[in-house]
Amino acid sequence: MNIAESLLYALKDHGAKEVFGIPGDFILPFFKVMEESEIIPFYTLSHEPGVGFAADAAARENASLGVVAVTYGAGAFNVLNAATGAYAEKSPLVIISGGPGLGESRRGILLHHQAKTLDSQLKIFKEITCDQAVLNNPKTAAKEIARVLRSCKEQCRPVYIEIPRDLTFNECDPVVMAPASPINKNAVNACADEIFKRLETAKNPIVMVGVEIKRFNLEGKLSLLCRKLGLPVATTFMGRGLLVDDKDPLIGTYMGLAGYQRVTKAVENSDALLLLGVIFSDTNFGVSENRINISQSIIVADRIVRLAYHTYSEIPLEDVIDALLERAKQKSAPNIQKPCAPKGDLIPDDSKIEPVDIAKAINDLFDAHGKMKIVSDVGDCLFTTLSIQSTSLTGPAYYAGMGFGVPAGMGVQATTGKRPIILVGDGAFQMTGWELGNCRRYGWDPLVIVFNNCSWEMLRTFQPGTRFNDLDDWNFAGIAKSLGGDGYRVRTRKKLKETLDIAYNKRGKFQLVEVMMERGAISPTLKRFTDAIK
Ligand code: TPW
Ligand code: MG
Repeated sequence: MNIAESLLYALKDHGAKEVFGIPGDFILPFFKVMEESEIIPFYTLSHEPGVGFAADAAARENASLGVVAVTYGAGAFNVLNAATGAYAEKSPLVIISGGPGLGESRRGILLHHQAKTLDSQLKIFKEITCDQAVLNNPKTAAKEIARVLRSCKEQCRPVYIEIPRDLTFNECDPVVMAPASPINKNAVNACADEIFKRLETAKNPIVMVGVEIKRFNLEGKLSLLCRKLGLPVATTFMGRGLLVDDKDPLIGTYMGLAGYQRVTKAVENSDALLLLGVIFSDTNFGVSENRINISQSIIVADRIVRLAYHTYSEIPLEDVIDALLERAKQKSAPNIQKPCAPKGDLIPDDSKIEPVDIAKAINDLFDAHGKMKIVSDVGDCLFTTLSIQSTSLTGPAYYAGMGFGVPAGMGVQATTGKRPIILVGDGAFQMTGWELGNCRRYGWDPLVIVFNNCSWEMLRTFQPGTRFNDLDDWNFAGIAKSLGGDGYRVRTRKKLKETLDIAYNKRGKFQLVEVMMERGAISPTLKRFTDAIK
C-alpha cells in the first residue's frame, strides 16, 4: 500500500468517519487516492475555513478524529484559524497538508505558495498542534502516523501531517495503532483517594463538567458517578448539552453573573467543587473570576489533577472517573432543582421578534417533535441557547471564532446523518453562509435560523454609540433559492412560529429562516453578560 492509503486506513481505524477538504496541486495525488480507493468518504466545500470548521465539528460530534485535507500554503494557511479554534477548545482535528516534493525542495528556487522558508508552514502549525509529522521517509511513515494519531486522541488537540507530493504513491507499511501512553496506576489511586476523601468530608460538594467529558465520550460514566456519589452537577458554557437525561442530577449551566442565580449560588457556595474536563477560561468563569474558591476546588483537565497546592500529572480524566466509581457507594439522589428553560410559551401574535422568542419557538418545536442537535455561531445566537432546552450543542463558546456555525452544522449532518438546527447572526453569516450552496450536492438539509439585526450587535453592546457596527440588509432569504435551498423572512412572532413549522416539515433542501430583529433587541443572557463585565 502507498503512503496515502496507509494514512487513510489509519484515520479510519482511529475513528475518523470522513475527510473534509479542498484540493490544490500539492494535495492532488492524495485526493486522487481518496477518490479511487473509497477507503473513507470525503466532502469538498468552497473555502478552507469552511472545511476546517466542518471537520472540527465532526470531531466534536463523534468524540473522535475530524480530518481536513488541504493544499500547501494558500490552503493550509486558510485553515489556520479553524485549527486554532480546535486547539483552544480541545478538538481532535487532523490537518493533512500536501507539501513540496522532495525533488523540488532541493532546486533552490522559490515554490508557489511558499511563505518564508519551505518549512515555515510546519513551524506555524507547531504552535497550534500537539504533534506533527512530515512524511518524508516512506520507511518510517507508518510509525510517524501512529504516533501522531495517538497524540491527537490522547491529548484531544489538533495534529499536523504533511505529505511531500512526490512521495504520495511510495510504498509504505500499514499503520499499527500505537499502544496508549503508560499510566502510573499507583498515582491514579492515590489521586482518587484524595479526591474521594475531599468529597466525602465536604458539606456541599458539587461537580462541574466541561468539554473534555464530551471529547472523551465519558458522559455515561460521569452520569453514573454523579448519581452514585449523590452529587449535583452543573455544566460550563462549553459543556452545555451534557447530562440532559432526566435521571441526571443536572442543575443547569454555570455562567457566573450572566447565568441563572440558582446555579451561580450552588457553584460559588460549594466547599468542594470538582471540575472535570473544564477549560479555565473567561467565558466559562470570567464574569465571576474571584467568586470561585480555587484553593477548595479539584481541577481535572489536560491529564493533570490539581488539588489545593499540589498536582498529579499524566492522569487521564477517564482513569480518574473509573477510580472514583470504584470507590463510590450508592447514595441517595441529591435534592436538587432541575433547570427550567422556557417551554411552549411563545405567544404567536404580531409583536416584533426578540432573540428569546426564537428560543421559545425552538422549545415549542422540540416539545412537538422532539429535540434536535443545535450548532451555533458566535454572537447573541450563542447566548440565546441558554434559553433553549438543553440539547446536544456545538459552538465555539470559548475561542469565539465567527463563521463557525454554518459549515460546522454541515459537518454535523455529514457525520451523523441527522439534521441540525444552525443558529447564526447576520455578521457571521456574511463570513461563511455561502457554504450552504454545497448542501444540495450531498443532500444535507439543515434548518438555518439567521438572527438578522443588520448589526454586529454583540460588539455594539460592549461599545455602545458606535456606527461601525451597523451592517447592511443583504436579504439572505432571497439568496437561499439560488444556493439550492428555501428562504423565508419573518418579522413577527406569529410568522416565526408558522414558518418554523413549515421549514421543519420540508425535508431534502436546506431551510433558511431569516429572523428580522431590531438593533438593540438582545437576549436576557447577553444582557446579564454585558451588565456583568461593565
Ligand atoms: C472571526 C469579533 C465578536 S461578536 C461579533 C464580532 C465581529 C459580531 C457578530 O455579529 P453577528 O451577531 O454575527 O451579526 P450579533 O448577534 O452580535 O449581531 N472576527 C472573528 N471572530 C470574532 N469573534 C470577531 C471578529 C466579534
Ligand atoms: Mg447581527
